[in-house]
Amino acid sequence: MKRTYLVTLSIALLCILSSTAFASAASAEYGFTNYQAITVPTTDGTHTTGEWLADSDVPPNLLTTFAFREKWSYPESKIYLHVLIEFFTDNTNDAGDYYQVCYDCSADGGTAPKSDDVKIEWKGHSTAGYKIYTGTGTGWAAYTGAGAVLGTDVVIAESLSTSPLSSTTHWVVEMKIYRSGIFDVSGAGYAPLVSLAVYDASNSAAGIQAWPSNSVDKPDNWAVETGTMDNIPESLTVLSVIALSTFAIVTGTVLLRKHPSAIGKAFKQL
Ligand SMILES: [Ca+2]
Ligand SMILES: [Ca+2]
Ligand SMILES: [Ca+2]
Repeated sequence: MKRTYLVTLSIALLCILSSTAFASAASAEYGFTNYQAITVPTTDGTHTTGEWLADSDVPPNLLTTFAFREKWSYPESKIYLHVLIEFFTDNTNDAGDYYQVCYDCSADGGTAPKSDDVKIEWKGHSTAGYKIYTGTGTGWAAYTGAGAVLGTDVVIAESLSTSPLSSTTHWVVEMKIYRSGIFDVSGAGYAPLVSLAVYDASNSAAGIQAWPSNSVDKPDNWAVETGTMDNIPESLTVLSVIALSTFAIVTGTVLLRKHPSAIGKAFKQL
């Protein structure tokens, strides 16, 4: 009887937790930390070894088709947000390809973008495809005012190249955003909402791939990016290594149990 009661109570608690997580999906499932950079990346459109992975948080629940990282720096009293996007499954140069990064600078959500919400769009791998939008309360409108000049307020570089995350050639995009004016998006103490969408025109069947999912025009669903003065804790790096090591040990053990002769042969070849 007592056990039945405990099971019922556990299920009830799980339901409450699930509904809470659903109600605040962005913060519960997509929150990540924007750490101050140890290595300031070079915005040249290539991801070189040691440039991004050791000192940036891994946003949770990313799709397997793309990578996304952020960190910030403040050289010469200016604060910059650094962004990396890698679209692993796109290696074709199409006029219709695009990337969109959205920020809700006031983190006030909403079912449609408001005036403090900004969308950076990079389309067709060309400076002609650079556009900035701000929210109107019901949708997006092109922004051509001050503070969004390409090359000054926003630097974007990309290449078809390999990276430490994938040895298959794919699009690698780096952005550097000056935190001023409409881009009130980074640095310690800032906690804007953020979303990302990528599109490969050669693979229209895959559609617009967004993170968080189905969130491009709905700030309520965007992820919470929390800025901190801190560098990434060493413990996180150590935990990643432990997790990878555990995975390797478990995988190795399973392989050994399933295919002892194959493992033996592999050792003999060494
Ligand atoms: Ca670079
Ligand atoms: Ca493409
Ligand atoms: Ca907003």
